[in-house]
Amino acid sequence: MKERLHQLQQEALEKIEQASDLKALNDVRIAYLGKKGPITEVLRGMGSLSPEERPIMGALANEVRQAIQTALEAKQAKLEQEEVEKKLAAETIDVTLPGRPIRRGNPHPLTRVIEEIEDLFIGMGYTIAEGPEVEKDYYNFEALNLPKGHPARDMQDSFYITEEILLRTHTSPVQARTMEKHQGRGPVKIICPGKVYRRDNDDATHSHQFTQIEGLVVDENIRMSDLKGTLREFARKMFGEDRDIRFRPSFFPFTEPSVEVDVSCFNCGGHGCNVCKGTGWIEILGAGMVHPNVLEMAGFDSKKYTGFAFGMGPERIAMLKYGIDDIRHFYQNDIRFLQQFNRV
Ligand code: 2NM
Repeated sequence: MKERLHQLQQEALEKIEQASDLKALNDVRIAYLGKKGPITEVLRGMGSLSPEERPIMGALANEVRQAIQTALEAKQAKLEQEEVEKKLAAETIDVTLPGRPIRRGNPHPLTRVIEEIEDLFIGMGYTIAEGPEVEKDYYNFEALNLPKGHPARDMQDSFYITEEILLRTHTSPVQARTMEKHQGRGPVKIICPGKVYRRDNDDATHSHQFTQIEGLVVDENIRMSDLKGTLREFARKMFGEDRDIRFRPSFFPFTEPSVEVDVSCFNCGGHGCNVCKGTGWIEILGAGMVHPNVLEMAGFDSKKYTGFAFGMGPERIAMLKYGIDDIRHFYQNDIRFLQQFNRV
């Protein structure tokens, strides 16, 4: 019996040594240490031994079991380690390989013009204000000196959602809201960029949705000369340092007096060409001194405070600047059009 146990131990250790993977090792474990294994089998024969021999044989059987168990554990650790090393070797990546290039997009030409205009006014101390595109009739019209029944707020021209709510037709309601927040105290110095909506049939020069940038300054002693100096600076930064501007009288309900603003032609320098249609001047803005009614409705004392405001269409500016002949190009997303404005 003693020999049989030693022989089993010898056999098991050899098989453990030979096991080349964890599966084979587990098979050895089951074969030698399992309930139906040979050691259990040998112990069943203990009945034929003398009482003195039994504990000795029992202890030996346990030693053999322990030896096999220890060998199994050692081999298991070794195989697991080998497996990890194999996996690491197989999954090695070459970090020196050059990466695949990522195709970079470009800002939309309209976005570029809007950001250029924003930066220009930020440089003059303005902050950017934004507001809802779905707007109350009050802020879109009423607060801008366009009471109900005013000819300039024709229902036909606006997208109404309810009687009191519409898609804003200009960004001026943002300015009305901002003035109101100031609770009658200046200064206000903002530009408001954003999308606006008008019921129009789309063609080369009209779009039912387009963008606007409006500016507003309200403080004590704001004069028309401040407006003119500001817009001249803007025109020179935008169209060239040699540019000049001129004011022509106009009318807007929210400003008094109101003006149309022309810039001298950046194509011919003012001599007359096809871009300026022979006049030497190109219209780029509407502007004026904020109407006292607008100031008062927003909570400002119009005897103490005055202000100027202006508005422009980034589409028109971009079309002039880049010689684009159809406003619909901005919204059709033809990649051939857009790629002409890619960064170099
Ligand atoms: C324009 C032309 C003239 C304007 C006026 C205001 C406000 F809210 F202050 F009254 N915002 N924008 C304005 C004035 C806009 O766009 C052609």
